[in-house]
Amino acid sequence: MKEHGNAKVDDVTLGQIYGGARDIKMMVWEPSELDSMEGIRFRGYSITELKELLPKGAENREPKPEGLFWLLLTGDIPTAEEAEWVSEQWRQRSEVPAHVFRVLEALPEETHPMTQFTIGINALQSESVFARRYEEGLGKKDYWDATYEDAMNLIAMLPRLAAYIYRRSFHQGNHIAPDPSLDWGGNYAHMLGFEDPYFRSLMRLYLTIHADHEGGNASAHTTHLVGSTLSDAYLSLAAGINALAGPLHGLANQEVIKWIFEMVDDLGTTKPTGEDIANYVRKTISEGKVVPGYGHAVLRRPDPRFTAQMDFAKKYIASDDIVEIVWKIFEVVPPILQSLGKIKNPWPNVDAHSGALLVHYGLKEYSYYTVLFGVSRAIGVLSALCWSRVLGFPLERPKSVTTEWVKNFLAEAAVKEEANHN
Ligand code: CMX
Repeated sequence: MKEHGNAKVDDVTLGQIYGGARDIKMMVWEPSELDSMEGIRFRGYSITELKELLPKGAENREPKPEGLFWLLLTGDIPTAEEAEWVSEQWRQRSEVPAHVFRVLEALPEETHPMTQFTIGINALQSESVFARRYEEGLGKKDYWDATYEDAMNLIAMLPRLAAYIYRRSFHQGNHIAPDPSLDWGGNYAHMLGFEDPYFRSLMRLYLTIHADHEGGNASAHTTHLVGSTLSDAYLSLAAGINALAGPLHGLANQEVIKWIFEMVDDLGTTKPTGEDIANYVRKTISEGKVVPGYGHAVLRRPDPRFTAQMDFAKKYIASDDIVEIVWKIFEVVPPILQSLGKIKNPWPNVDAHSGALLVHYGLKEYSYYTVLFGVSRAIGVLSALCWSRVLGFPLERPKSVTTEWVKNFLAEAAVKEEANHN
């Protein structure tokens, strides 16, 4: 920074200021980087590479998210023993204090699962090592260590919290005890109430590919911003989860399946033709709605996370009407969106496929889907938070302007231009 602090890396246009800050380079995020054409790379590795390289879960099909966490933190692909070490650590740290469940029980059962999830994470904050040690006078050079402890404890506890919400909301509070023989993703599937080993494999894949999408997306950036105030990992993640709960971001995964179910109802068939789907898509657009699961602020091609889920379905699911609808939508929607002439990316994103896989294995309560996304997202944003503490990043505080300022700026620029002409 002493040598290169003044190096210019970007220009900013008014279009970017009014247009959601797209593409402006304004933060450092170590765990992953998103290329608009290639998709996400975690520490330089594509999803296809990671499916090969990361240690796999019990059924030897899909990578364990524990291994991804190791990679995101250290930059190195872990050995099977190292990934197992993370599994064991998370097992030991997974006990959720009773008061958190009491807080959830105070909420109406029909409270949206994402609302319960963020309230649960806030309630867990009583366990923050960082908050306690900060109050005791923690020095700057030790911030990372306390944040790492928080990240490990919080990620360990999330499946229990999240499974509790699912069983409370949809299974009359019939809770399932954890199975200490299982890994983090497998145990989450078990506590949700699903024993099919293929569902466990799906969970490992799901929790791996949703973990991180560089720093600019709303959930990651929110976690980063709140973390920059030295709020601890619990408060920072809860903030990020609130951002994930928006329909233009993580909530799109529930919106996709809801939209497909409504289409099936409307058309009266689970085997619609391409033309049926095209008409339904045009109707959705004419009502001023977006087609959920399509488009992206950065990507300009089909999301590799969509493709990874499609590959899973092709490999392990013999036939399924809803999965086939998702594939037909993939054929039909991009040309329609392209024909609108304004959308920058007509391709499917991560949320376009996930619901159909979950429905296939029996997890049909779609208002829960974004919680699964949130459990996974914690892995990426909390490993980034550890690095923010290691690197001693300061409080984040970009500059805002008023439209009055913009008008004056443009007027002054016009005067200068005129003067140059003369
Ligand atoms: N269906 C219909 N219209 C769409 C569209 C879609 N799926 N995606 C974008 N558009 C429209 C936009 O609404 C915008 O219209 P206006 O100019 O009339 O406002 C226009 O196309 C240009 O948008 P864009 O620059 O291509 O896209 P943005 O970067 O502004 O927005 C996103 C990106 C994801 C919010 C948008 O594509 C969208 O709303 N998609 C549907 C919701 C969704 O799937 N979200 C999940 C994203 C992944 C995630 O974060 O989990």
